[in-house]
Amino acid sequence: MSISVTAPYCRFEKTGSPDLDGDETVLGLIEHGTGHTDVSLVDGAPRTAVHTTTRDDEAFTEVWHAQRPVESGMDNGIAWARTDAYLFGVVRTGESGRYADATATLYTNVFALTRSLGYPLLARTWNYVSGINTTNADGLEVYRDFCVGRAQALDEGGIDPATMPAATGIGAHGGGITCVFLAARGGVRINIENPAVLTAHHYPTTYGPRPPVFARATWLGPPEGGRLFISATAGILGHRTVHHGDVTGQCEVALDNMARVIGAENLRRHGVQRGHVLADVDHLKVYVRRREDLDTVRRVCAARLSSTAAVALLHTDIAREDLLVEIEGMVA
Ligand code: 3EB
Repeated sequence: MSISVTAPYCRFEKTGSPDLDGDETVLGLIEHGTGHTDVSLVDGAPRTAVHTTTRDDEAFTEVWHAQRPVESGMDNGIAWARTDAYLFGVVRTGESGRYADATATLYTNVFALTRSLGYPLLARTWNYVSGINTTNADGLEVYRDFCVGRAQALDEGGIDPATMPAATGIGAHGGGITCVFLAARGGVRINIENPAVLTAHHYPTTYGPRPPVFARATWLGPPEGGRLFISATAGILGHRTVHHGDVTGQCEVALDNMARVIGAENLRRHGVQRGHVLADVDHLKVYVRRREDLDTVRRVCAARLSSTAAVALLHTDIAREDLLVEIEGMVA
C-alpha cells in the first residue's frame, strides 16, 4: 500500500470546537487540565481528560487531526480512531497500589490492536501516570512499577525495545495511568537516539528493576507530510541528571538535548535526510515540577524557541525525582 497522505498533527485549542481544514477530521482529543475523565468515544473521536496541571487557566485541549475518512471503535478499553494510514488510541488503567500487571495488559492490548487493525508501526506514546514519584504497595516508585509492566509486555510479545518509539512518561495528579498512542500502517518509522544521552533501555538498574523503553525521537515518513515526534526531553547527560536543584540549568540542557536530537548531523546518522533547529519545533508541552519555576522555564524556553510556536506549560510531577522540567514537541 502506498501512503501519500499527511501524517497526523495536533493543535492546542483553548475552547471546544476544533478548527479544521476541508479534508481534515479529528482523530482524538486529549484535554489537559485540573481533573480526569474516563476514556470515551465522542462523535467518533477518542477523548479523555488528564490531570496534568493545577490551575484552570493552564487547561487546553490537544486536538489530533488527520485526513479523512475516519472510523472508530472501542476494544479492550482502548478508544481508537483510524484513517487508512494512521491509528490513534487512548486507554486508561485506574488508580491502584500496583501497576505492573495492569500496565503489561494495557500495552499487550495496544500491541494486539495495532496488529489486528493493521497499523504495526507504533510511532508515539504518551503515558500520564498519577502519583508517579510516590511508592506503590510494595515500596517501589510508581514510575518504576509502570516501567516493569511496560517491559513485561515487550517480553510477552517478543518485542524488541529498539522498536519502541518516542514517548512521554510524566506525572498526573490523579486518574491512574492513561496511555495515548499513534501508529502507522506503513511508510517509514525511524527511531532516533541522542549521542549525549544513554539509550533508555540501557539505563542501569539503579533507575529501577526494568528500564524505560523509548526512543529520543521518532521520524514518521513519508518524506512529504512526515513528522518528527520528539520525546519528553530532560536535563540528563549519559544517564545522570545534571544541575540538581537548578531549573534554569536543567531547562538549558533539555533544550540542548532536543537541539542535538533533531540536528542534521544526528538525523543523517540515523538515515533521515533532514536537519532541524529548536525554532522548527512546534506544539511543545513543557512539564514543570514546581509552580514557582513556571516563569523561569517560560523565559528560558522563549529565548530559544520560535516566538510563533505553540508552547503549553503544565505543572506536574516528572518521572525522575530530581528532574524539575521536561520538554516535548514535534516538527512538521
Ligand atoms: C528520561 O529521559 C526521563 O518512560 O516513556 C522521558 C520520556 C522519560 C519518556 C517514558 C520517560 C519516558 O529518562 C523520563
